[in-house]
Amino acid sequence: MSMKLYYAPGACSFVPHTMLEAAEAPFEPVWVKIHKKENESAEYRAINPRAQVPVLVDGSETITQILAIVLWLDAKFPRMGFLPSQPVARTRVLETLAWMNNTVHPTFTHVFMPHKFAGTPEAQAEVKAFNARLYRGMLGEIEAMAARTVGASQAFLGGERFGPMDAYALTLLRWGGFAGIDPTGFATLWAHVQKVAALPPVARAIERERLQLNLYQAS
Ligand SMILES: N[C@@H](CCC(=O)N[C@@H](CS)C(=O)NCC(=O)O)C(=O)O
Repeated sequence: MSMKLYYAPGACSFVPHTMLEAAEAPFEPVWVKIHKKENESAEYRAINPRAQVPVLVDGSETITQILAIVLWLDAKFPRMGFLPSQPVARTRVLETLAWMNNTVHPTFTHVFMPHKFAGTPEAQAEVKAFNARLYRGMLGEIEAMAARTVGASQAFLGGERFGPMDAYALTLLRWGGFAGIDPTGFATLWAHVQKVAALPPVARAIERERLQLNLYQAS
């Protein structure tokens, strides 16, 4: 049975988008126009009451939350080795994915949508600047992971196979451009992200979403 991925260009839905492309799975990509608030419509809330992307529909199952979707796709396509099978390595990847999703990602949300967290323009500017600093530090942590990967002569962040951590790292570094952070300042991570972006399935997702990798504009 074919799947449906509800996504928005450049959003965190890029993670499952690349996994579906990598698995060469038949799926229907459904663009949710967040800038037009389509995600807040009654029709979309009937699919995801939290009004967010991604949503994966697989037959009768509607799955939200990146971690749950990642686990679903890993179980569905074991030949892809999206997550390591060895218990310690698998736990370490899930540990990092959870941190990316529950800490790094919401920190960026404070930079991108400060109006969701503070009322006045002054308070919003403070929220934005404060979280942009935190975000830079977190990208530094991901840069250190990329450096350890290179040091261990390992191809990808989670091991020898492309996986969700690589796609999430690409997304998070790309978002840095919106936060006034030059991705090339994280040389090892930037090199890794460019390598990942050149993989044919990732390149297909980038093309469908029409993404520019480096969004940084010097002020
Ligand atoms: N924890 C959620 C985060 C999802 C999320 O933050 N999605 C963003 C795009 S990256 C979204 O849909 N934002 C729309 C909004 O909040 O209005 C997950 O893992 O799926």
